[in-house]
Amino acid sequence: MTSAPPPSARSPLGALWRHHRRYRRRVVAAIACTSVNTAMDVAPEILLGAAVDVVVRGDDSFVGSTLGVDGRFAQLVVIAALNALVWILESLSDYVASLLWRGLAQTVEHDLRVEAYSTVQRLDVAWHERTSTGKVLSVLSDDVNQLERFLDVGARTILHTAWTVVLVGAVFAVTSWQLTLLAFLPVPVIVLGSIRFQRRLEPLYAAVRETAGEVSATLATNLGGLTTIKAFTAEERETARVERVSDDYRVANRRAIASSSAFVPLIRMAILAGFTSTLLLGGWFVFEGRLEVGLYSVLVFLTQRLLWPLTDLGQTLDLYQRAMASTRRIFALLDEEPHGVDGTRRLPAPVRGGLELRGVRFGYDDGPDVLRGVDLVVPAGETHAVVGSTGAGKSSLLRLVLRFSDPRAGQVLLDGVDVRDLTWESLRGAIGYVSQDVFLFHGTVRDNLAYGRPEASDAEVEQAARLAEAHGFISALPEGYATVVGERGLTLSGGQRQRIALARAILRDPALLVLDEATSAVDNETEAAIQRSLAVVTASRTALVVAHRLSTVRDAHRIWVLSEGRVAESGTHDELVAAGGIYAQLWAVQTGSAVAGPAHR
Ligand code: TTP
Ligand code: MG
Repeated sequence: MTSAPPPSARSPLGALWRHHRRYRRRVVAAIACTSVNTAMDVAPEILLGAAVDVVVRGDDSFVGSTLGVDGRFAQLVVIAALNALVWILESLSDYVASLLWRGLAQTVEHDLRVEAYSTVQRLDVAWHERTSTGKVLSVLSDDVNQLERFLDVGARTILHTAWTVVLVGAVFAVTSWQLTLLAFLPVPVIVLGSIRFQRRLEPLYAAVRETAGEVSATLATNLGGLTTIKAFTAEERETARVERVSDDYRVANRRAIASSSAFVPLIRMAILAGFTSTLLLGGWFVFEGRLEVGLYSVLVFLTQRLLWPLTDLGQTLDLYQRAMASTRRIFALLDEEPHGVDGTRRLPAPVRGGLELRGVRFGYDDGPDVLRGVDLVVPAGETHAVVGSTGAGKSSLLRLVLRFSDPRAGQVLLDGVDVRDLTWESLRGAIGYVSQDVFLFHGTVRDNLAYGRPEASDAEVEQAARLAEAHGFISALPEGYATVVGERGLTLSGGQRQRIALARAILRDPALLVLDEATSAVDNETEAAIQRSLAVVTASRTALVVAHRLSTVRDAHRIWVLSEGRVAESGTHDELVAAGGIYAQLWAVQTGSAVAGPAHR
């Protein structure tokens, strides 16, 4: 998809055509089928006229004189046979055209959805934090569907109408130029009218899609926060909010519909004018003997055939405008480029997980610096801890290691290589990460455990679960490792989720373990057990651990204390306690010796 040319914002249809090069043959086949179908659609009217001609003129008729068929009845039989053939061809081409267009619509829909999803997935974490899930969802589902609807019926209808105009025009042109002029009088009016309406409708439909995205965003947020809404009895307020955005959507739609509906009466008036003139002037020509009765019937029928589909033009153009507004949004999404692109280098084997931060300065978006020059070294094989008050930037620091963001200045090095030079696979493949808020996928416990290594054996999965102190509670679940958890599944407690996340990271067998408050939600006893397991796990690898509960990091080779975006102190637990700085104070608070004032003694 990176090779796709940037679509021009002016013509989403052109962008679509360029983007789906590989379906051009199918598009051409579909267009050909629709063209044949249109021709077969117009033919019965001509045959009908020929039949009238036979009845009126007998052997002088068109069929009699040109095809040389004798006898009125024989002539009618020929016409009937031709008519039957036309009907069969009409049905057949209609069937094939329908298959082709629908197939195309489904395929394009599928391709765009998958492509848009994979684009969204490639975009950096910062983009996702800025963009609401609901809005992305509305593009991935609503907008893609809207386009499918247009390709399914709209494209066909437009083509059919255009061809009808051309074919009927040809018949008229060879018959009488005066009549051609009159019958086609409404066409320029309709075409110019359509173009003007298109211009007017464009921003209206852009607004419709925008408000639809807003509705989607609000719904997604509210459904995600339903327990909070209930806990604060904010139901009425939230219903009002949904009502507000939904009403905006309705109003935007109403404006668009009002404009597009005004188009239909205009077209009908123009059509009436064309129809009336053909009827009257054509009849006058027949009275004067300048036009055959048969041909007159053909023209009257054809005017009907020509102008009637145009009444639906309003609806079709409506569908078109909606689809184009959606296509713009889809391509705008496809055009998004991730800020941090991955490098090309791979870590030299064996990967050891040695980490170094050099003068790292970092902040979010346009916000102030969160980290203001952090220097930190974790030699390969050691376990280090980062501590500091809440909001000090500990999680941010870990996110830089995984390269969810890039620093504003300075470098993050893994085994001596700048992480920006590494491929995602090499960088993130070397790391086992447990984030502060654990996410479990909808699936079995086993699926969740083996997420980073789907090919792991049952024994390996169980081993990792044991190390994370998770095997016990998993075995007690209704279906053990096969229990379905996550959304629409069994809900696990915070501590249970953390242990699954920890096992998931351990199972990956990474060179570097990065744990962000990985055991904050488990009880002291379980934590002590996990601590013992982790000592085994981290003996052969590097680890960087963030923890509030200092007892968990006591045994770390080195503890880094973050304060005001800098490393304020660092050393072993004993050194830091002896130094009597920030860490010593925190330790005193946690062990109880500092809060106990005289009154408590
Ligand atoms: P964190 O790095 O999340 O702070 P922390 O991990 O040290 O805190 P805690 O112990 O509570 O987990 O955030 C540091 C600052 O960065 C904080 O002021 C909030 C800000 N921030 C953003 O502006 N945008 C973000 O997406 C995040 C994650 C943090
Ligand atoms: Mg944090």
